[in-house]
Amino acid sequence: MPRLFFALPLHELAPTLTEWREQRPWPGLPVPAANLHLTLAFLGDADEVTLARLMAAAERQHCPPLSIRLDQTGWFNRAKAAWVGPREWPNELNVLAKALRRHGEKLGLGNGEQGYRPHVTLSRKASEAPAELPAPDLVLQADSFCLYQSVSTPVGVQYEPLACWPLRARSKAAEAAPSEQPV
Ligand code: 2AM
Repeated sequence: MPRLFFALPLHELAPTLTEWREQRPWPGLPVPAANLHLTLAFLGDADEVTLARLMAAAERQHCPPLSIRLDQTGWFNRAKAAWVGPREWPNELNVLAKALRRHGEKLGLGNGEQGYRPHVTLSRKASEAPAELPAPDLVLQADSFCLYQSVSTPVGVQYEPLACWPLRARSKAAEAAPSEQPV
């Protein structure tokens, strides 16, 4: 069964972030550039039927393109993850993350967590927070979101996109029509 999560891909920002991390002291085991992403909703293991339903729900999801400034560093003590993320972010990001989490919950997926703190994990097994550093000041221009599966390989976990959907605002005509998918 694939282990799934929704996330924003970082595209060309990923190597920029790893370069930024390599140029300063940073705790823990670095996450490879190819694995960097901004998680929207963690789903966990799903069978093929559930996966197909999830994709159909994602297909109907609307969200405008997002501009997210990564200007803060942080650390999750429990997960031992050191990250960069936004100090402030557009409410549309909360709405999208919540809607995707709900799609998962309706299919019996997710971990029950309700809070959402957008971040990009730069290292794992970090036993301390990043030292007081000037945070990067990079902007993630997100124009799509993807459903990923985690795959265990001999060289470590890899995150493979199964499908991606464009971020685009609802058209005026669609706004006027009754919504099938309230969030
Ligand atoms: P992270 O962004 O904080 O690292 C794939 O494993 C992604 O799903 C990771 O990026 C991780 O978040 C997130 N994830 C993994 N296990 C999770 C869990 N039990 N609860 C919430 N998110 C999880």
